[in-house]
Amino acid sequence: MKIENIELYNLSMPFISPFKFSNGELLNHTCLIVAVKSEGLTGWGECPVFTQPYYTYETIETAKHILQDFLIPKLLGKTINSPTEIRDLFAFVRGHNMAKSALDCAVWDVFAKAENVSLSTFFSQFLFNSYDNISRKDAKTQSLIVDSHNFSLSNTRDKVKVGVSVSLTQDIDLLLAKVEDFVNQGYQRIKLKISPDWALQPLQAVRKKYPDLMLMADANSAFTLDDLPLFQKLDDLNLIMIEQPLAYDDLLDHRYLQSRINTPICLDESINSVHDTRLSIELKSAQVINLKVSRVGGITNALEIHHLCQQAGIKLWCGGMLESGIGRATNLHLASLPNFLLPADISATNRYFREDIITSPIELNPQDSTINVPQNVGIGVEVDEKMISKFTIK
Ligand code: OSB
Ligand code: MG
Repeated sequence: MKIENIELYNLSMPFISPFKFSNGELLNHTCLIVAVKSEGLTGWGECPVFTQPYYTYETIETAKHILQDFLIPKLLGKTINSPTEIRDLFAFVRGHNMAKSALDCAVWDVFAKAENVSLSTFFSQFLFNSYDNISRKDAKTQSLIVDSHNFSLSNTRDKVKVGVSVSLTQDIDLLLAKVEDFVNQGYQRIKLKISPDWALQPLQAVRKKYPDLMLMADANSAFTLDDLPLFQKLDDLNLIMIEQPLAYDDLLDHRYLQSRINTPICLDESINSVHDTRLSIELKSAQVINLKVSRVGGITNALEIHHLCQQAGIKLWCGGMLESGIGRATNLHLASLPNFLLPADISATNRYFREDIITSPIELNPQDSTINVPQNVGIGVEVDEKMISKFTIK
């Protein structure tokens, strides 16, 4: 497909309430949205980056710079035969995964639309020859694969188990009220953001009120190995995991901590590439990985990490970056893959937004804490261009 035109929008969408985590507080969802046009079709992708380098080193301004001055010029006018080519096309830029991911996701979307299938269905047309070699099936290899291998990109599910991420809260009563509200809405897994002054007590309080709830904590790198006694106490709370307790770029201290506690460690910020994934598997730094397509630079890397973890017995779940409906829909397709074995941080649109940039909101199925994977072509949701204009600041 020839990439004929690319549009780039800088959006700011107000949250219903501020989102607070150990490194900052967000009042709006700032993001870049890209529209990639080819053969009368439009593919959409989201770069869910913050205005400050609170989560990765990228910011709205760095992502704009990398997109406008390097990635878009490289892609515009090119003829692409498979969306897996995008990763190699962008390899000349080191890092800047969120900027890359927006275009990568948009190209995957436009290809799935050209095939007239949903993104989730489209994944089953790809296979791995080895850990770093993904390719499109042709008629010949397809029959070979069906005969001899059980490749991981088929067997997608049509609804995804989800949970909700609860931001840092001022006091225990307020926290318990928030958690009760989410549980009443039907969310069966609750993740508490924690920090050095907000960890043991809040987790104990929620566990006391909900002895059987799927409960977990996300520290966003707020602790060090000096906090080992705290993590040993958390072992009593039957948490499903602790996410990114130690430094954002560490694999070694996490290995040490995991060898001394029973609660599974999950890595988020430390996993930015296929290579990081291989290292964490070899080092036994974690039992679980939170996979975010934006953090790893796009869908091709995400599929490869999925494949590696499936072979190594590392459980995945799909993380979130407070995305608009576009990124949220992309995440649902990713989370439909078979090694996403724990509930995703993909909550319903109304968890974060009163108004969104897709025509119908993403909703929770309250009876089983799931969200349906959109069935229409590509990312499967219709983008509301009027709402894009409304929230565009540049
Ligand atoms: O660490 O997973 C995280 C939000 C912003 C930045 C980092 C994180 C998060 C979340 C919220 O936990 C996930 C979501 O609901 O999108
Ligand atoms: Mg996290």
